[in-house]
Parts: sequence; C-alpha cells; structure tokens
Amino acid sequence: MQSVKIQTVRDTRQAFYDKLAPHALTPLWEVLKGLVAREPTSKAMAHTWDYATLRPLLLESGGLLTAEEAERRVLVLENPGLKGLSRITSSIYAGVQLILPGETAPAHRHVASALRFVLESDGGFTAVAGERTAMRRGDFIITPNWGWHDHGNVGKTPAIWVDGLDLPIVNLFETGFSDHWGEKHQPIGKAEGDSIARFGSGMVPLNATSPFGATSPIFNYTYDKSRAALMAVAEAGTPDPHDAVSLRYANPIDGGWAMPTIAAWLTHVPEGFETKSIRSTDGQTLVVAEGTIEIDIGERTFKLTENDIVCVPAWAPRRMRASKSAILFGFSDRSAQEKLALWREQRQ
Ligand code: 1HN
Repeated sequence: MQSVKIQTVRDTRQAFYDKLAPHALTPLWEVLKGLVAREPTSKAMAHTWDYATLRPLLLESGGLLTAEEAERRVLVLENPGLKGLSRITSSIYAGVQLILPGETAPAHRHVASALRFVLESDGGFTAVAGERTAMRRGDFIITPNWGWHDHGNVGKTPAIWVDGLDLPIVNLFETGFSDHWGEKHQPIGKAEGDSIARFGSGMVPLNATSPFGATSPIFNYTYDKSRAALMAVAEAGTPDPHDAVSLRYANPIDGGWAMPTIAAWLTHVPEGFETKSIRSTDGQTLVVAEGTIEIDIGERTFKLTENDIVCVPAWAPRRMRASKSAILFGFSDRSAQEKLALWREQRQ
C-alpha cells in the first residue's frame, strides 16, 4: 500500500516537472545536493603520464604531420575522468608539444593564456609580442592573454615542452577570441633579453606597468636562475612540512602570481624527505624536472621520475617523498581562485 502511495507522489511530481519543462523551468530540489556539495568532489582523476611512454608517441606524431600543418603539434594530456574535454584538471588544459628541427609553429594569438615548461630543447625558441627567447630545459615561459606567439627550432634535436592553458576558464566565461598573424613568424622588434633587463633583476623601470596587463612582463623565467634560488633557499633552512621547499613565480610589478589565471611554482623535495598530507581546492599538475618522487594522491601511490607528469584533482589529499633529490614544476588555477576568493587549503 505504502509503495503505491510513493509511486503516486512520484508520478504527480514528474507530471508537474513535465509541465515545467516547455517553459524552461526545472525544480531546484531535485538537483540541490549536487549543486551545493558539502565539499569539492572533482570529476578529474589522479593520473600519471610516463615520459618513457609519451615521448616515442609524440615523436611518432612528428612523422605524421608537420608542426605547421597541425598549427600546434600537441598530444593533449586528457584526464581519464574528463574524456573528450581536453583538460588535465577540471579548469586547466595541458599538452605536450613537439617542434622538430627546422619546423615552425606559426604566429597566432588568443585570449587564453599559455605557459610552457621546457623538457627538451637545444635550439628551440619562442617569440612573444615582438621578442624572441631561447627555450632551454626547465625554463618556465609565458604567453600572455592576446599576445602574438610563434615557435621554432634552429637546433638539431626535437624541442619538447609541456603546455598549460586556461582554456576551460576562458571558455567557461565564453570570452575566447583568436587571430592568425598570416605569416610563419611575427616581426621581432626587441633584442633577446630585453624583458629580463627591464624587469628581471629585482629592479623595474620607474613608473613601470606590465606591457602584458595583468600578466608578468618577464616571459621566460629561466631554469638556471630559478633552480639556483630554490637550492639556495633549501641550503638556508629546513623544508616546510607540507610544501617542502617551494618558490612561486612572481610578477615583479605587483608581487602576485606571474599569470592572472594560472599559478606556477617550483618545489624541491630533498632526498629522503616526506611531506605531510595537504589538500587544496586547486587541481594541480606536477612535472618532474629532476629526481624521483613517490606521490600519494588519495588512496593511490604513483612513482615518478624525470619528465613524468601527474595531476592531482581538486581537494584530493597529496603527500610526497623523494627517493632521489627532486625538483617539481607545478601549475594550477590557484591564481584565478584566489582573485575570486574561492581558494582554500587544509593541512594535516
Ligand atoms: C596554443 O596556442 C599552443 O601556442 C599550444 O603553443 C597549445 C592548445 C589549445 C589552443 C591553443 C601554442 C594550444 C594552443
């Protein structure tokens, strides 16, 4: 008797919902719990990409089409929990790009901001807004929102790097525009090193503003400088229990994150050091620049070595140990979350 009654109630409600539908109305009470979760429940999964697997596949793509044909010859690092969405975490796109010797990725621009973390390059270069920079292993390079950019390789070996873009954020807001220069390379109007000279020595021009708006005017934070700073800090003190030894890439104009939407940092985990568990609302992507680490993400443990990539879903507890002195490059949407007063973390 009871079940018949429930069925009747359900039918009555469903009939009402069917009546609402043509008017573009739906009942909140059927979806409320999913809309306002007690805590973040990311659809992204923890996942690793081994460079030993990825590299040969990327090089194989080099035999299929040129960088110019592809516009950008990239294998997307697609989160297995977000299939078909071209995302490594829920709000960030990532891929691994290949430029063979002599090739060009033609000049274009878009509203999405991009970062590059260079894995292999001996002659790779990128040009951003009229200035060229050599790409070297470990360099963190920024392509600002709406900046013209093209890449090339004048070396004898493949240039390979990790791309991170804020595309899912730009597309969430439906603010994406793009444009092609029309020629392979944009004209170069500045000497190489101009932006570092103006902004990269701890000094900035009087009354300086960034030519890139909210993005740092330094577009190549070279690994030689960043690594030296990180290791000097490590020498000088003890690692943080949760963050080990971490330095973030800062905008010299205002001290904030280097990019308005994407946060980027380096972490050094000394050999034998183990971090305590921490979680934060930014889903993170980590690239191993040096060494070997084990990372626990939720219930799973991944072992990573040089050039391996791992993603940590938002609010998944993470902790790591280095079996060989490690340096990691990390990026996430923390920069955007902080501006919108959304970012939280919990340390155990
Ligand atoms: C892009 O412009 C680059 O400039 C790389 O290297 C990856 C993925 C989606 C959209 C634009 C690049 C990209 C991209």
